[in-house]
Amino acid sequence: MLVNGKWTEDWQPVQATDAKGGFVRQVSSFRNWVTPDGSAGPTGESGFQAEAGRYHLYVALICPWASRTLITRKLKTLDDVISVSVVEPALSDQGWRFGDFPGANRDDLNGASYVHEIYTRADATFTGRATVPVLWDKERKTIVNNESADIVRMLNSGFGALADESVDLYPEALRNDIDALNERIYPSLNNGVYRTGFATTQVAYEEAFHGVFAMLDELETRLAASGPFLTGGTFTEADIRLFVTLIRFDAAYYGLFKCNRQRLADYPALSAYTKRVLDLPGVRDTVSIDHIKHGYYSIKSLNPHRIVPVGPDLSALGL
Ligand SMILES: N[C@@H](CCC(=O)N[C@@H](CS)C(=O)NCC(=O)O)C(=O)O
Repeated sequence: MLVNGKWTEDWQPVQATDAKGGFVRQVSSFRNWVTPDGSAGPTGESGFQAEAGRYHLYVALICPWASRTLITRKLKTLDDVISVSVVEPALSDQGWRFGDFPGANRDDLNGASYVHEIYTRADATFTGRATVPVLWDKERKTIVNNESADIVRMLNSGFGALADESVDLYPEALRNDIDALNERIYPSLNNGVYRTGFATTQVAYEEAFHGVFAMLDELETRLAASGPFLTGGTFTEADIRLFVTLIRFDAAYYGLFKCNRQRLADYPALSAYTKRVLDLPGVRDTVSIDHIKHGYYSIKSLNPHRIVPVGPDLSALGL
């Protein structure tokens, strides 16, 4: 991680644990918002007006949080408005690295070798983990925001007519439902799989494991009873947040994170739902099973020899 702007130690997946040995994720620190007129958003300062070509996303295709933002960019048809760089899937000793892995890019914008350099370019004394996604402002040469939940919302409504305004991923009438779903799905499932995989005690592992499957069971019943999406007929950001975890489940979480009570493929309604989301225009372009497998299985503390599994067979999803 970075301490006072200096890279300090080899990258480790777990920075903080709770009293029971459970994995604790760092809180994001750049919280400004792009808005149609440049006024301040719900947090942070003003001065980030929506403009075509001004903003850039740094992402990893292995990362579910970064993938949320990539999917939103696609669905809002912001491809020509916001440029993207994809890091290599394997975490290096200095965290995310730019390079030549198929599907990854060099950093043509800032000429950085590692994502942590983007952070110190924005704040020379930054302390914390250099996470993706990062929304970068080419004009002010700084990070606008590094919290995917915020970035999804600003891509949804901060770019006005530069985006497809007929798509609303956070419609007013569904906000309570979406917020309630997010609040439960994030701890038990999105972050729950990480808490399962990175637990350092049996108690923390089992608690997280049961939370993951209780939520999957509940969502299976919900989607079998009423769909096609989480809130019914409208596809929303809650679906994006669920999808990014489901699509990684059999390839990474089932094996590496020991979430192995059953596979996504063993849940008929959740599998059909995953395929439905994958088939929305542009979504498939944001998914690389190759990056997902190489990325997760590169985590040395969980897989010391870094062998990448050949399976699973994901042909039912067309992957
Ligand atoms: N709160 C952040 C979390 C992002 C996050 O944890 N990203 C992970 C990848 S999945 C990361 O970059 N980890 C690198 C590190 O922790 O050093 C968000 O949702 O945007």
